[in-house]
Amino acid sequence: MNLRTVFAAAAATVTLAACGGQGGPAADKGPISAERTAAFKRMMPEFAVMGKMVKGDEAFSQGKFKELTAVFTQNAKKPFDHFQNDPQGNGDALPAVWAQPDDFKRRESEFFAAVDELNAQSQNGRLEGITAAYNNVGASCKSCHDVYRRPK
Ligand code: ASC
Repeated sequence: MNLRTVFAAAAATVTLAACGGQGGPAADKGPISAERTAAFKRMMPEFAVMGKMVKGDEAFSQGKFKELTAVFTQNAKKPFDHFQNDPQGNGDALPAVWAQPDDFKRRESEFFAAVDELNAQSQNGRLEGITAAYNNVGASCKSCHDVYRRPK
């Protein structure tokens, strides 16, 4: 064992102790998992700006909101092309994703429906409907994370 290996082993032990919880230590991230993470990151900027608008931190503009939802509706579906069990490591995806495919698929469909509804609400431009639809998308994110993502 060279010095580098010793340091790596020590770091792994610290990580293991720090994480604990339901998900255990941070898993390796194979290429499928890395693609999925990148796709989730890509969908976030538009969602964050929409969040500012519905919360009143940024002026609401229907024109801008419609552009944001158009991009978001495309991007929000892409991470789901990358939910295959990755032999090189699943990152933050818990084993329940592969163990409960029917439930996972049902939640995916619910999320897509919530995203489509947000897009539909942005077309008519009523902030009340948009806000409800936006919050519904956030709730859908969270409900899946609660079951299928390593606790943060
Ligand atoms: C976000 C984000 C999530 C969801 C979730 C909603 O902005 O990164 O994972 O919203 O927190 O409750």
